[in-house]
Amino acid sequence: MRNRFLLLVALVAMFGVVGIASAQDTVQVGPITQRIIERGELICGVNTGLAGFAFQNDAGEWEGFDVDFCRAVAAAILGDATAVSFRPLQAGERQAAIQSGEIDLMSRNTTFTLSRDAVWGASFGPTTFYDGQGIMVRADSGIADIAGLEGLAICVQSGTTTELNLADAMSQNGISYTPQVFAEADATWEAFVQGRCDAFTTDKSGLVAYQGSSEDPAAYAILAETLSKEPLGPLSPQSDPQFADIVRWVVYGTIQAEEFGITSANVGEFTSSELPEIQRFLGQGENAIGSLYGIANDFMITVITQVGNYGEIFDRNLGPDTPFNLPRGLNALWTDGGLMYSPPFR
Ligand SMILES: N[C@@H](CCC(=O)N[C@@H](CS)C(=O)NCC(=O)O)C(=O)O
Repeated sequence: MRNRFLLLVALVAMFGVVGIASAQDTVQVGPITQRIIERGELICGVNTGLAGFAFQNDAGEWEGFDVDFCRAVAAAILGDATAVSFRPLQAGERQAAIQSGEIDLMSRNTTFTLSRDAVWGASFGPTTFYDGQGIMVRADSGIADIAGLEGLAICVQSGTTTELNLADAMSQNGISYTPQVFAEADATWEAFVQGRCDAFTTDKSGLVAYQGSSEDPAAYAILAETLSKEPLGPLSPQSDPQFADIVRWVVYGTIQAEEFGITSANVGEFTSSELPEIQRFLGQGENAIGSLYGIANDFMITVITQVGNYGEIFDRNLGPDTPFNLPRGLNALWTDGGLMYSPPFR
């Protein structure tokens, strides 16, 4: 009898929160979320400057696709998308920034790989941008494909998947080349612009960003070949799996909002929707959503109001009204033939 009672107590302890969750339940947040709340801001690691993804505008404010995901997490936890302190990181500084815990979150064109997951001690969130590595040459070089790079010099940044993939792709194709390796992105690009390399390689998103912000975009051409898979997304120290879950559901929430057609302009109309799945998604009524993570139950209303849905974030930073005009491609919703797909908010 006593054993049965103890078993019951243990089961209630294990499943109580899930079994009887309601919007009123208070769930203890994890250590990273706790320190963000105490500090009143999120510390987010970003690129040192990559047009469209993370850069400081003329007013000194951070902007970009990656920056918006930092803002979305701050909106979810603190109710304020501006409560973010940005830490610019070179490629080679990322591992230490995650391992030391000096940042809460990283949203910096970072490829999700097995060794980073394991060795950096990271928790990767959902992919926000499906990318692949490409190669840029001078438009008048006559180089049409990677075979045309035989014997030439290629500028590449160290501490990146780019450097490793380049070596793999060239040896697979039996092409010899001279890597010119730099620790800093700007030095890598400048060396190419000054003609010290015949080609420059990084993620295709990075190539488009550099080309779009160069003095003469028409002087450069991006080869059609794609050398690798580069799924880019946010990551956090694995010391707080519950914070990693918040990051995960904030990203999925932006994708789900686009699928529902909920935008920063119309989210107010959706709060009175009678559709159960919309009520749940927006944390209305008795539905426990954010409260299961110890944050505002209607956190997605704040995220959508202050930052927008995935499509708005993409268009604002990379879409038709920007110098990049990137097609959605793999980054379209699954309903439009892309890979953006959110699990259910239930
Ligand atoms: N996605 C790749 C490449 C990321 C990367 O760091 N790319 C360079 C492109 S040049 C960059 O953004 N550098 C900027 C910097 O280090 O500040 C990775 O995760 O390793």
